[in-house]
Amino acid sequence: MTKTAVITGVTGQDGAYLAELLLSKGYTVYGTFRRAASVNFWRVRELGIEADPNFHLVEFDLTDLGSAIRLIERTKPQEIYNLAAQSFVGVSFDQPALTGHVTGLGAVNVLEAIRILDPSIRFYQASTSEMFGKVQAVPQNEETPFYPRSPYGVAKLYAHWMTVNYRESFGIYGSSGILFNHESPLRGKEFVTRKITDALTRIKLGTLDKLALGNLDAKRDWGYAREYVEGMWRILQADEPDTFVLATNRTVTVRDFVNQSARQLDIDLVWQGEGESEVGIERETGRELVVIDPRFYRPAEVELLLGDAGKAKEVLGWEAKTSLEDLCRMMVEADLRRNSRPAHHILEEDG
Ligand code: NDP
Ligand code: GDR
Repeated sequence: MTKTAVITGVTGQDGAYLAELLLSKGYTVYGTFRRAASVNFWRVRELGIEADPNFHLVEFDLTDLGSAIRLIERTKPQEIYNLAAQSFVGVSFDQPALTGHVTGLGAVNVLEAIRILDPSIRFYQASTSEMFGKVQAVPQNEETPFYPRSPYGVAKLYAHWMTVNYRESFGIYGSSGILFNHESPLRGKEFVTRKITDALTRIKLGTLDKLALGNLDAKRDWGYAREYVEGMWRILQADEPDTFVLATNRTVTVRDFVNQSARQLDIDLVWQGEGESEVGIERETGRELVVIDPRFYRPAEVELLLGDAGKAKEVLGWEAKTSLEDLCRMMVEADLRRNSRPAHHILEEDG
């Protein structure tokens, strides 16, 4: 029997890759999008899945319980992957209540709809390493105490515990993937990796002067999104619902990511100065290419993330394989291609 899955947030990075994966496994996929003046389907289009006969787009808003109920009544899924969220940490400081409604309470709307209509549906919650925040141990695994440092992290922690609670209270198969940062050419440009690869390729092509960043010292465990959606699927195939960390077990600074991406473009950077005065200078020409703009600092920062995905390897047979160098190369090549095209071809992309 073919399976049916719902993916909330299919217009986002992970939603698009997960839809591609599930379709390749023979699933019927209902991907949700939000009603807006203009909806942007560039990611599913770029993956070539928009026209797949087993792929259906459904309108849905996470903040509306009725919307969640109608979604399940209409699609009758066996699996729901809850990827929709206000997912930008920086924005969550300016819109904390909205972030709480969407990213926190939104998950409960889906859980409630499952509880009311069909408790046999398997539910995946997109939890995050941001829940570790001010880290209490290095590396972080499923046992590490949480200490979120942003309204986003706090909202995700609420959704995470509600998933555990529905598992324990109502016997619902609710699993949670605590995923560390994962990137790709489909990453939104507001996130630092794609901001870097987009800007450096424009600098290389001569259409941008400088890249302005915030905290260069933050360390992240960056993996490749396509591998992480495979992990999400494996999490929902396990015999028992559970919580799993997915990570690469390597960590580098934002500055390192800039250096790696610059190298892909044959730009050799040297760093001078400290704090707000730090600059990244092209060795060959002496041009200032990277500067600090304190507007990109966060009121509270997560300084270091490094994940231990040992449990996922042991139980699910999942592990991250893509090197950081290959990830940077993929992202730089895609942005070089996009930014080399005439302007009217890139209008559809984000940002
Ligand atoms: P994106 O920001 O790319 O995608 C988020 C999706 O949520 C978009 O499709 C967006 O729709 C949708 N959305 C936002 N608000 C609502 C709402 N009120 N109702 C319905 N849909 C809504 O995120 P990613 O793909 O990167 O991440 C997927 C999930 O995993 C998110 O929950 C994120 O917080 C979490 N996560 C991500 C990690 C990462 O490194 N990428 C790591 C750990 C967790 P629209 O296009 O209309 O804005
Ligand atoms: P993050 O990702 O907050 O980890 O959340 P982001 O790429 O936004 O920031 C990573 C680190 O880079 C620093 N930084 C900057 N960040 C942005 N966006 N823009 C800048 O100019 C900049 N300069 C420095 C940040 O301070 C931070 O330390 C992502 C999201 O996908 C979440 O939804 C997800 O849960 C986590 O990853 C895991």
